[in-house]
Amino acid sequence: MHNKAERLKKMKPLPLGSLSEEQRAKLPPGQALTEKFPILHEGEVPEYEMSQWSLNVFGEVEEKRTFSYEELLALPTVTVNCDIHCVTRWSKLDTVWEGILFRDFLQLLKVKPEAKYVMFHADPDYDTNVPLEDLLRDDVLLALKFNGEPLTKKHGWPLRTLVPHRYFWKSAKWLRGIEFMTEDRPGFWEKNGFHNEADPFKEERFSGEALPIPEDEWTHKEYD
Ligand SMILES: Nc1nc2c(c(=O)[nH]1)N[C@H]1C(S)=C(S)[C@@H](COP(=O)(O)O)O[C@H]1N2
Ligand SMILES: [Mo]
Repeated sequence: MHNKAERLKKMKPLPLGSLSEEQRAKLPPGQALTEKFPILHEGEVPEYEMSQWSLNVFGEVEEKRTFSYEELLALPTVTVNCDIHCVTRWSKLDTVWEGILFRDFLQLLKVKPEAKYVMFHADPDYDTNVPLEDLLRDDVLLALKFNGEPLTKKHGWPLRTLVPHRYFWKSAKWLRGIEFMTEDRPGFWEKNGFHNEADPFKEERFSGEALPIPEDEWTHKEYD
């Protein structure tokens, strides 16, 4: 079975000295590289009966919408190759995701012009806010697949957001709702001491004083 010591040894971040020039350039300040994929979330991995599952769009829209999983699977998808950066200091380079480009998804909605912010609502009791303008980029997805396979349950199956230019807590696993808002409002971590903007290259980790997160905390978490 799993040997904890072995696991921790394997999770050791790659020492900076072993990185290529290119890898270093892609690594935001204060981050360590990992080749594994850590699993981080609050609460339990949700179980779904897919006939009951839906994605709900509400808030500043002319029409509320509900999408079934089947409806989402029928939409065109794109593939994104990007780096991801978690505030707990791990970064993973060149990850490959497939999903619905958020910008394309917006075309299916009647979002009111006053809508300037989005709250992503996810299971279990998670939410995170992102400015709408930020979601128009080429790499922001409603992600369905990672590495060519459907998302695993622990990484957010059936649907998660991918907002790779922000710390990874802005990429909600188990997405269930998209709320358009005129005013910004903090989500779960944004209310709990994390930075509202969360740009990893500006090291926008915390909103006030640094939170007491040990630098190697993520190495003690589950991963695959
Ligand atoms: N629903 C939900 N999504 C979430 C979280 C969570 O607790 N619940 N944690 C966030 C955080 S802090 C991180 S770092 C990433 C981790 O995604 P991963 O487990 O696929 O690495 O998910 C983000 N999305
Ligand atoms: Mo995180």
